[in-house]
Amino acid sequence: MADDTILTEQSGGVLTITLNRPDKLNALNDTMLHALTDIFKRAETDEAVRVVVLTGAGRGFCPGQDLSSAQERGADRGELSYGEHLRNTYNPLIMRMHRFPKPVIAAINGVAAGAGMSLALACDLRIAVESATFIQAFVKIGLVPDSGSTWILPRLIGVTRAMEMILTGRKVTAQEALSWGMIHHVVADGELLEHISALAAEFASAPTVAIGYIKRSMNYSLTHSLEETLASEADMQEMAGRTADHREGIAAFLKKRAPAYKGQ
Ligand code: T3D
Repeated sequence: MADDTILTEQSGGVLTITLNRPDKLNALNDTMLHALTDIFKRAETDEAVRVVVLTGAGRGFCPGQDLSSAQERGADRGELSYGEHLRNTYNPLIMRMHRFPKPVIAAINGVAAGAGMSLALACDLRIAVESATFIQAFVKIGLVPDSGSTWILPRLIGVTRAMEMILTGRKVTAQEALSWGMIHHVVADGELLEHISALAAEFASAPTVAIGYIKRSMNYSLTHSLEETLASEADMQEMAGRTADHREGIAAFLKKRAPAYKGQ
């Protein structure tokens, strides 16, 4: 990696990715965006990786795009092509995360704003500390939500709440986000690591291939009819039923012992 703005640590099936610009709350620049996309790309086929944890260093999760370079990039002259930038950076990253065939857990250690909130939304599970906040900050700087926020957020919390967050840019607390179903758990500040380690360890010994099919099925159902989804489920079940982990699951059930899944 060219610099240390993205850290990775691999341990026992768990790949932890840490956004590491704590003095800027981990605001994203192009180096980080390309590195993240590359890490997810490689982890897709790396059998040693069975779950990914995405978190931030310091007191922030991520406040989105680094705005400090916007003017030199031409925003003050109306010359900055955000569309092109999104198409080349955030969009491929979000699609890669969305299609990633293993669980991705957002360990939200602080504020998640703008595209930083979109990153959290693109994960499968979101665990936040009590002091974390969520801000659809785009409108505050005269922009529109990007990186999938308009697609994922209303699906998680409904159009009414999503519209309010997006139109006002209001700060939403972790407890409020939990009550809306936007995140899965809130843990005390200081207990995030312990909680995430336990959750990630569960996934590191889960039937990983089946989990990939589960994610595909869930994503497919969001944009297809019941009839199409039933057909897709049958296809996914056919494939899951041919995995070594399924055979292990059946054998373990019949012998009344815990399964030892290898992620195959
Ligand atoms: O380029 C494209 O393709 C378009 C894509 C756009 C995607 C986007 O994400 S647009 C939305 C970008 N995000 C924002 O507008 C949020 C900006 N940040 C904030 O509103 C606040 O920082 C927070 C509410 C997130 C946190 O507030 P607070 O009071 O806890 O912290 P702070 O003091 O504002 O921030 C601490 C430092 O982080 C500070 O630096 P300094 O002054 O100590 O040197 C601040 O400037 C820096 N920082 C925070 N967010 C960003 C940032 N620096 C650059 N870019 C940021 N987004």
